[in-house]
Amino acid sequence: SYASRKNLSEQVDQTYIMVKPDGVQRGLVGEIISRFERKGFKLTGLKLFQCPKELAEEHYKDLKGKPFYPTLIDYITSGPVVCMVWEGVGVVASARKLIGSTNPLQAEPGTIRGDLAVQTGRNVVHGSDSPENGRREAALWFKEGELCEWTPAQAPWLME
Ligand code: IDP
Ligand code: MG
Repeated sequence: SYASRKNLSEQVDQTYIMVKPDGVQRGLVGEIISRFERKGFKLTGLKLFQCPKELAEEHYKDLKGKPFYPTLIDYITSGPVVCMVWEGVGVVASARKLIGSTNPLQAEPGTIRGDLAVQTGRNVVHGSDSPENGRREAALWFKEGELCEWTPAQAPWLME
C-alpha cells in the first residue's frame, strides 16, 4: 500500500533539476516545472538563484578540462537559475527521460530539450544523472531547512 511504501525511504530518490539561465530568460520556467509536476513527482525544493562561479565549478567538477568547460561556467552563471529538488521512486532516470538528450537536436520530440531547445550549449535544463548525484547535488544547491518534507494530497491517487 502507499502507506507502507512511503515509509521505505530507501526507495524514494531525489533529483536536482535546474532551469538554466536561457530557460529563465526565455520565459520557460512555468512550462518546465509543469512537466515534472504533471508527471506526479513531489517537489521538495524550489528557488530562483544567481549561481556564484565557485558553485558552478563544484557542480560541474567532473567536466573540468573539457574544451567547453569555461563557457559552460559562464553560461550557468550568466543570469538567475531556478533550482529544484524532486522526489519519487525512480525519479532520477525518469526525469532524464523527460529532459531528453544533451544535444537538443537529437532529443526526442515530447522531451523538454526536444521541444524547447536547439543547441547543447543552450539546452535549458539540468537533471542529475544518478541517485548518488541527485543527493549530492540537492545537498550542494540547497541548505538544510530549505527542503520541505510534506505529503501531497494526491499521493494515494498516484500510487496504489
Ligand atoms: P547533461 O546535462 O545532459 O547531463 P553533460 O554531459 O553532463 O550533459 O554536460 C553538462 C552540460 O554541459 C550540458 O547540459 C551542456 O549544457 C554542456 N555541454 C556538454 N557538452 C557540451 C558541448 O559539447 N558543447 C557545449 N556545451 C556542452
Ligand atoms: Mg550531466
